[in-house]
Amino acid sequence: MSKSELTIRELTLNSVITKGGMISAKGSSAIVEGFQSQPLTPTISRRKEEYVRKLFLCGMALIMAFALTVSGAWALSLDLTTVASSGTINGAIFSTPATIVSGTGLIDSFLRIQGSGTTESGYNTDGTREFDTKGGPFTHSLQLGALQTNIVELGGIDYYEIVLDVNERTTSGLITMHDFEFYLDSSANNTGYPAIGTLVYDFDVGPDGDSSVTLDYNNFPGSGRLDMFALVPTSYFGSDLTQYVYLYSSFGEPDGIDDGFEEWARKDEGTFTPPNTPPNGEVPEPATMILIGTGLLGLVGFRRKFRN
Ligand SMILES: [Ca+2]
Ligand SMILES: [Ca+2]
Ligand SMILES: [Ca+2]
Ligand SMILES: [Ca+2]
Repeated sequence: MSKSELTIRELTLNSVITKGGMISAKGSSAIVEGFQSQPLTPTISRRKEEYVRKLFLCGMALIMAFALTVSGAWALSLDLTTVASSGTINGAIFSTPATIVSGTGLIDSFLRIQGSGTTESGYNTDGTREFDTKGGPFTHSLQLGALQTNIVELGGIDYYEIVLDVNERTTSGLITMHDFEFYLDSSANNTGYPAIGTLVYDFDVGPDGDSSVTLDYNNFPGSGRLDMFALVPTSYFGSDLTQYVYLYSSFGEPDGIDDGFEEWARKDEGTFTPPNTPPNGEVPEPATMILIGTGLLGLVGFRRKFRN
């Protein structure tokens, strides 16, 4: 390769985050772009050529790491089997209560799911129910306007709070949720998943990839006790409050389902999570922002050295 071919016109990476001390490139938002090296000339010094070569190799390594991560299976299995635990998956925050929280008399239940095998799935609609969605008054359409009192602000971000009550046998209390998706549509009667509206949030899509949450029914056994709070950024849902919100979720892989129904609800009025108080004291880690800063500083340092 001749010297003039070594020029790097642009280095573009998509969402680089840190995890367990390792650096991985994944996701889809650009964080480093428009960086240009100095044009090479036939009279470039040997030292400068070496820096350019290192910069080129560094960039190629990052791009390859990114490509490998994107093409490989990435999954986040969130373990919420202890009380007062929490975690973030693709922008949504999931947490378990610190003490018993009763939903009875306080919540609007809008989706009950109860399967007969080891897995179950369903979504709320006023139309024909599919899969393991239970009939009755506790499964119904949900208009975005109804969620407006259920907003929690954490770290400057607004989230809709919904709650989950699971019912399992005490001998097999673990239960895993492996799908959690929201759709929006102007009609309340849609059926024929997944053609039930516009998909606006899917916790299997984003930097954390295919994800799941595992809970333990035995932390709060008994009827009507809430097992999990889910906070989903309001920004995914737009501002048309007449839209109907469809929640599709499924349970059972790898920890199977049994016994009674799983129930999604919202608080009649207000939220269980106090505003401006991160669930169980845990602040979502701004890992992406930290790495953007670190990466840019590194590139700036490289460029400065190159110029010397
Ligand atoms: Ca429960
Ligand atoms: Ca179970
Ligand atoms: Ca999943
Ligand atoms: Ca169950």
